[in-house]
Amino acid sequence: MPTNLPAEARAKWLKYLEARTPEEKLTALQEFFSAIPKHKGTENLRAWVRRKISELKEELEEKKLRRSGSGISFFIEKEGAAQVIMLGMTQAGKSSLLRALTNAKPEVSDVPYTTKKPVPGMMRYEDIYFQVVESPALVEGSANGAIWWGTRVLGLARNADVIMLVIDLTSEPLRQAEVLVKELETAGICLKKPRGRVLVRRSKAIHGIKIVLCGKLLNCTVDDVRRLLEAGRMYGVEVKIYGEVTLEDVEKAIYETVTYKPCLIVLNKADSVSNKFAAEVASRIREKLLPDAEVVITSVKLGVGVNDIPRKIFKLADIVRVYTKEPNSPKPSPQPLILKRGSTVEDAVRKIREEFIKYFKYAKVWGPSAKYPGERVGLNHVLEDGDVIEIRTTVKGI
Ligand SMILES: Nc1nc2c(ncn2[C@@H]2O[C@H](COP(=O)(O)OP(=O)(O)OP(=O)(O)O)[C@@H](O)[C@H]2O)c(=O)[nH]1
Ligand SMILES: [Mg+2]
Repeated sequence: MPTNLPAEARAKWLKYLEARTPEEKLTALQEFFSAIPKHKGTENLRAWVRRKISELKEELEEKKLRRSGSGISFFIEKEGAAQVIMLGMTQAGKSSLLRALTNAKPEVSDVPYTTKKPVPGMMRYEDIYFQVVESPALVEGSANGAIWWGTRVLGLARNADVIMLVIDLTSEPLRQAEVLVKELETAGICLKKPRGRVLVRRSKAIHGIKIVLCGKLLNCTVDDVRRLLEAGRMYGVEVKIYGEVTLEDVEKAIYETVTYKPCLIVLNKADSVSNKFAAEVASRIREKLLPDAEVVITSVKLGVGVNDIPRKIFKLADIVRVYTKEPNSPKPSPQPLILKRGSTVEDAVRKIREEFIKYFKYAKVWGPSAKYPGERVGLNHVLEDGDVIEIRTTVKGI
């Protein structure tokens, strides 16, 4: 929240923070929007408010549709280890790819715009599943209402964990990539890996403002970050800073102006172009658009490249699998806990059951993060993919 807002706008902002239902939030936000002065310094904030207003309108519209049981719902409940949203122009081969990767059976056809609503399917990777959702095709101008479903598809993308851009190599592939990246950018979704990361967590359990600096602040101090939060009356908030971060990055994270999503680019229909052309498209995308892009070249028709996708998604999802074991039991549970990379024993315990943390004594770890099998560790120990943990508590039987 820029500190230089007039008192009237600040009062309206507080009303928004106090609003509970989506209806109340929408009214409060609309009032707040009209009270923000228009100048360069409030650009980010106005963009955020505008987007939030349209998200709230869509949320209310969705609710109405679900209640009446009519119309097309774009709401897809998350399942599995992470949600991947497939985006692309029409005819890129999204439905064909979804059929190849998952149990879903969407219609494949050479009629443009065959898929008219989001279709979910489950994709297996070793012992876990990812949810992959095909979305109706995008066009240039989707973020600005060129098609009625454009902002809804982009809303799905905002909520997803990983984005998969499916591009047809036979039809101006670079242009498709450019349009898709631009539409996402307009919707506040950035695919370029930022230098740092700001994680914002809101919870009643947090007293006041908590700032955890795991990286470096480039142009400000921890006190500046605190003042920024105080100015927006943001309490019950934890802000964690990783990598290199500016005050503007913190502001963007707080107001969700821009959100970063890891992205896999699938260049499809490789059977219809030369290998050289496909490789050139991949390198042009990296040069011109996304320097660190993860790219896979596929032909769904011939079944080439498709098998590489689950592993790449696993890498991009940035998660680890941790297996829990009962004390004295020889075998860990077959189903792993799914945690964000960098998670600690504390995160694992809280995920199993929040109140376990009160009774925690120590944990024993086997696997990649353990110095030796069965190492005894505390709550701050960072877990790695494939670890097995045994949690010891002060109370018997839990
Ligand atoms: N040559 C070739 N054709 C493909 C490949 N993958 C899909 N197709 C064809 O491309 C056409 C469109 O495929 P879909 O999977 O329906 O494409 P979509 O992206 O879901 O399209 P919409 O839902 O209509 O936007 C179909 O005729 C497919 O058979 C491929 O790897 N190579
Ligand atoms: Mg389709």
